Amino acid sequence: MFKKILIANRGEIALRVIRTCREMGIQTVAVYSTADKDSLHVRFADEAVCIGPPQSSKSYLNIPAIISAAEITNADAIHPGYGFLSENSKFARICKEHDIKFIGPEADMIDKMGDKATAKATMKAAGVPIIPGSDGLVGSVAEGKKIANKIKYPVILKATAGGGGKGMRVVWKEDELEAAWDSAKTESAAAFGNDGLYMEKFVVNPRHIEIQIIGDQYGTVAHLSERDCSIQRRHQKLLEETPSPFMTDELRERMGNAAVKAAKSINYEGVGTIEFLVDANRDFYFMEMNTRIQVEHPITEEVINYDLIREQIKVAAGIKISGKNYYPTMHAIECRINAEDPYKNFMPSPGKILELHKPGGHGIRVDTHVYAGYTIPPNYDSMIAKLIAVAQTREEAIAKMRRALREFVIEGIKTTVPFHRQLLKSDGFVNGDYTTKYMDDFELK
Ligand code: MV4
Repeated sequence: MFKKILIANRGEIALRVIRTCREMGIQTVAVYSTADKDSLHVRFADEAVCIGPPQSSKSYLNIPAIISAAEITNADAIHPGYGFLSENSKFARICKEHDIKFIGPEADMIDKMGDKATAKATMKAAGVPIIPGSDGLVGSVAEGKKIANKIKYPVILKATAGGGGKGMRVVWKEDELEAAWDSAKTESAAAFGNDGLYMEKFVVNPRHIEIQIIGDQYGTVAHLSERDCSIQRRHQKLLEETPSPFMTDELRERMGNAAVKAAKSINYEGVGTIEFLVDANRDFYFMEMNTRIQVEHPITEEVINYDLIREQIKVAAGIKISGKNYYPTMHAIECRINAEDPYKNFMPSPGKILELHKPGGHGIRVDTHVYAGYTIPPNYDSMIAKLIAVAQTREEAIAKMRRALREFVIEGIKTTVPFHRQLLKSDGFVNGDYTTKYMDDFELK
């Protein structure tokens, strides 16, 4: 087992990893920017190293500074968390060159799944259902028109280097294709330095349901069931739950098997998530694979009683998994609490937290790095807490979440707490009848 892990991240996920390391008897090293010198991850870790100024590019994305910190402190592994360097293959490669275990899959795997057209071709070869579309990249507008005429409009152009909505355009009819092509290419080139586009049939009104998987270094893979992430706004997830209200035992079996088959076919090592689009007929299609631990991992942990960070560290250290799949016996919901003003288009609202009362009690978990008197820096993601409710049934989990949202007091900044209070009362949510379009028509009162 590792003796000392450096956590190349900040905020709640850095704390989350440090806590499990403590339980496992593993020493921890925090890295921090000057904006984060008063952060809890710095205080909870055994050691802490300042790696640069507030801008992410000069601190949490500063590979030489992070590698130096690991060398100086003698860390034998690096946990990248999510975001930042978690899916950066160059970083994974440099860790390996320095004999430091990157807690995640091999660099080549990150590359293969990071290029969406390659990932899709890989999944198709493995027999996982994919959305009809181009075979790899589309070479020209003319070729795009040919493919679109075959698969029929509406179609969607996607950036192969993308994910999360950037460089994506829906095209409803042929005379819109050229303009969509040009703007998607320009946007992708600017955002990713890669303007490759592929095309798919556009699935109207899908659900976003993802399967958590874990693979060890010996080819064994298991799935840990699903999370429904359909409640999103501008490709930012706001709430996740498991089981999905749309799930059936039969669909879970089909999706779980497909996810395991996919991960096995590529010899996947580590925790990962296979994202699927699910249509109204419960047909599902591979969308993307995430090769990191995700923000929403706690809801899975709560319904299967399983520490995903612990298991992630164990497989990275070469420990075998049993290979058994896990099925939810409880219901969990996560609300992302962001320092944003939901009444002003979710505009970021950094600043000092003057007063804080975190909810608690039976079935409530709050993963956060903030405290009363803490100042949220304007430089990073606006998520300041994850509020997780777990209960025997969906109804009870909703009741618990509503109770916890009433208790939550955060003063000094605007947060998404009032938004969640309303979301959890809305008919579509309460009835479990929602898709990725749900937020488009949601009116905040
Ligand atoms: C789609 C789609 C419909 N049809 N692909 C959005 C982010 C990126 N990961 C893929 N996305 C979508 N791809 C086809 N062929 C609809 C979306 C989509 C979406 C997906 C998941 C969650 C929220 C979404 C919101 C809008 C569009």
